[in-house]
Amino acid sequence: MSQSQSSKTPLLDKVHTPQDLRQLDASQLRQVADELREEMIDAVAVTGGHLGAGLGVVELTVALHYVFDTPQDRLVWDVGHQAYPHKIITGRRDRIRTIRQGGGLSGFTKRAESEYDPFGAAHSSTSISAALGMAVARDLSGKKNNVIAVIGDGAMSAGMAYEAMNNAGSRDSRLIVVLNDNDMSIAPPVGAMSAYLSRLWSGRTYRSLREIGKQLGKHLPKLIHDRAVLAEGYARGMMMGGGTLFEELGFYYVGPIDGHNLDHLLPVLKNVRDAPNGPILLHVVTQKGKGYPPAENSADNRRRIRLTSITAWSSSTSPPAPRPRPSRTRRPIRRSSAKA
Ligand SMILES: Cc1ncc(C[n+]2csc(CCOP(=O)(O)OP(=O)(O)O)c2C)c(N)n1
Repeated sequence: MSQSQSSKTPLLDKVHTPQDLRQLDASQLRQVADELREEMIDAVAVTGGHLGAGLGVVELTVALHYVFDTPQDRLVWDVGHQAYPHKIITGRRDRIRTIRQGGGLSGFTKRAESEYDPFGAAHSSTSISAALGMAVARDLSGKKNNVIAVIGDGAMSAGMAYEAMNNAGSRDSRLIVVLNDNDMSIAPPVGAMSAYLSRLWSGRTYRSLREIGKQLGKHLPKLIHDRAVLAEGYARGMMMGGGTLFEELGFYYVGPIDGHNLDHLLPVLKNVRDAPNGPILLHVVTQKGKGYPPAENSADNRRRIRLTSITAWSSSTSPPAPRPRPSRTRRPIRRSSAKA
């Protein structure tokens, strides 16, 4: 039996960089994502570290690198703790089992480590302002590349994110913010922002592609700040139960969509990529810890994991019984039209 036949990750074995990924047919990406998830669990079993956040963005990572021309297009992960899958498909798979070890890969994104890491963080809530700076620099130098910030709902509740959105919204700069909403921060989130996001994706009902098509409208009208367009945006926000907070800040709001469904992620990301104006906020809903039952069911989605717990699970045939999910901190949905 050849090595590739015996490998548990035959397709991922061919993906050393996003350029390799982009050679694949879109229909193969589901398999890439599944193998990437397996590889991540396997790697964290060796090193320990952040598990839940990365598992939740496996499909998003694959879709972003497939649709965007990284590293020319700048992809900024907020905090960077969810970037393990990103590291695996950006030339660092051979060192992924050194993550967080002395002399090994950083547990966060790091500029010195890779051209695919345009920003190094570890602090939360900095990605939008970093990405905005890159977008402004791009515009000043007459370049055309895309800039994408991926920020979690937990990080989105911090002041620095709003300062950045406030600035971005006052410009016509093409900036894409992906809000990765997994209803989880370090622990279950509390507060008005959490309740607000809950209303936007009430009952985990995602927008269909048709609805997203309508949201994107006539390929995003030229003058997004045009009064008529804004008026339409407000109307849509009222009718569809959301979007207005981000729209008030000057963003074009798209979503929410299922962040694990590649058939939805790919066309929507392509549309967002090709939109002539910005800034755009794409709201994706994901599950932290996706694909690893103990992480899916724990109160903090196994934000960080100790070696013993994951190796015990990996080597057992039946996973440990899930912990009961904590009661939701989000306020009940009051608006009945939120789902439409
Ligand atoms: C300035 C700062 N405050 C707090 C933290 C601790 N911290 C680490 S990750 C995180 C947020 C995690 O939640 P979220 O943004 O929803 O991302 P997820 O892990 O769910 O993908 C926070 C607050 C930090 N890294 N930096």
